[in-house]
Amino acid sequence: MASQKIFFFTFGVFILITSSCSTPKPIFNLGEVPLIPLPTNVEPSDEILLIDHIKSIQVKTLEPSLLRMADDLKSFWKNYTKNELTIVTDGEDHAITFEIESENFDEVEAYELQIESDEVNIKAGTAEGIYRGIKTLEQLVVLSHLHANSNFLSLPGGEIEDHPSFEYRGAMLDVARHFFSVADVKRYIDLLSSYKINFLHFHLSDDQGWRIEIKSWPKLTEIGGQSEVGGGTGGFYTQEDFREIVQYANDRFITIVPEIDLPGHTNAALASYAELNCNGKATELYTGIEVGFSTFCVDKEETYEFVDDVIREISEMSPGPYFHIGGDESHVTPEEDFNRFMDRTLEIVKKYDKIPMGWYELITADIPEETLLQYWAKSADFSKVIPKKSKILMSSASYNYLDMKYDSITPLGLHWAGYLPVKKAYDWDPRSLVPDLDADQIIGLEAPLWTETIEDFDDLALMAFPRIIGHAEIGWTLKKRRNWEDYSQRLSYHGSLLDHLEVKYYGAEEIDWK
Ligand code: TNX
Repeated sequence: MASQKIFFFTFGVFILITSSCSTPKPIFNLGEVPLIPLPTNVEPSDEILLIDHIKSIQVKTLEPSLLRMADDLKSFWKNYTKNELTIVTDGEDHAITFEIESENFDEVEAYELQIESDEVNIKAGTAEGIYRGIKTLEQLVVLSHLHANSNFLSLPGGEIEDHPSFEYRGAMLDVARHFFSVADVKRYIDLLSSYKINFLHFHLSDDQGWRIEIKSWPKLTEIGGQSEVGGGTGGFYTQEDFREIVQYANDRFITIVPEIDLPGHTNAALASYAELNCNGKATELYTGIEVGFSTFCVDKEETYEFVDDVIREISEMSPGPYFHIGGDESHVTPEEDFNRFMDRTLEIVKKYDKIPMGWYELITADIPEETLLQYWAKSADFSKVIPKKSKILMSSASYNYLDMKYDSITPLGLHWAGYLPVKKAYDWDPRSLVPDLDADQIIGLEAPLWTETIEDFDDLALMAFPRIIGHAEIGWTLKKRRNWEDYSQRLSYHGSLLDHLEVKYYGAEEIDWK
């Protein structure tokens, strides 16, 4: 009798120990994972997925882009779980499965992510949707890995259904005031894509530098590419570099928007070619930070030959729909000249099959209906003069500008549009910021990083993070799902994620960093 009791007791303890060992609790419930952007709908279940149960990635729809994503996820998985997955195309249990079901999804970027006890399914109507779903899964894995004290063994079960609020969720990088290497740009692209940003606008020319090789006008980079703010040596992208960046972004479902700022902000071009100046004399290279002093000569035919060649060569390398022609702060171009210049330039953009995009000052010209206008500053007459059919991209200096200081002691940045603390950058709505615009005119938002005071990747990161993470959420998550208290809680888990990637960020005091 006594030995029987001992047997049952020992057996019971054995079962207790083995069952608690075989189902380690995930660190987060699926409904409480601090995901950014917050998904549209999350249904947690009681199931738990043991990381070691996943053996493969199954690509059900045979598309090259899905196979590439499988390859990338395989490296990611190895990195964070130590497990080596195989990539298969059919008939596999214990897999992370990618499947395109175009009939079940209306939106390009919508996806579903299901986590069960022995499998993960990502479904979408397009490869892009699958990609957004993979980014959610990866964030769940990274956050679990970093916050489970190196005891990361399981993921919470349940289902996520998700789609974006805005179709355009962008960042802009000014590579003209200071140049950034291909490697820096790729690193930024990786970070942006992990928060589901889908456009990177490249400010490729300004008074202080010309950054893109134009084969028909080589002195642009031989001369105009060699300066930057503060007197550094500048730099430029060869066409091969540029194509490499475009491809890298494309593989991460980020569209590159090239910008050549015209007809002002053009000193680097005017210093490279004497014939572009009205007086036929080349200007000096400029390394200061004033704006609004340069202009192209709008009555010279050479000017339009130049604009045509530049837009043609860059458009040939840019698969995205937009070509940005600047148009801001052309203070020394009389309005009538500005409009005449822009009317011809808009024709050229059309000739090369691109949708024109420009800073809002473009509205004085005869803009085609499809022109995408970028709002950046308060202007009393903005909503009155804006054509009712035009699409607007919100890049308000007071809410979106990543070069604005966080507060009075931020060492980098400017503050002409005020300080931009983390809460202010998050707590607003692009559809209602400018009164009188129709909500459906607003295509999305974009966070520019002007680089007058930003010299390297650490500077860039310090100004962009964490504010751009908030912009990513404004762009993706429906307004009714967003509030500062909940967001700031979730954000507090992302500092360790950035630390882990060795990305600098501003450790705002209002966040209780975990
Ligand atoms: C305004 S906003 C500019 C840029 C400067 C920036 C500095 C706009 C379209 N133009 O040329 O770099 O302010 O914050």
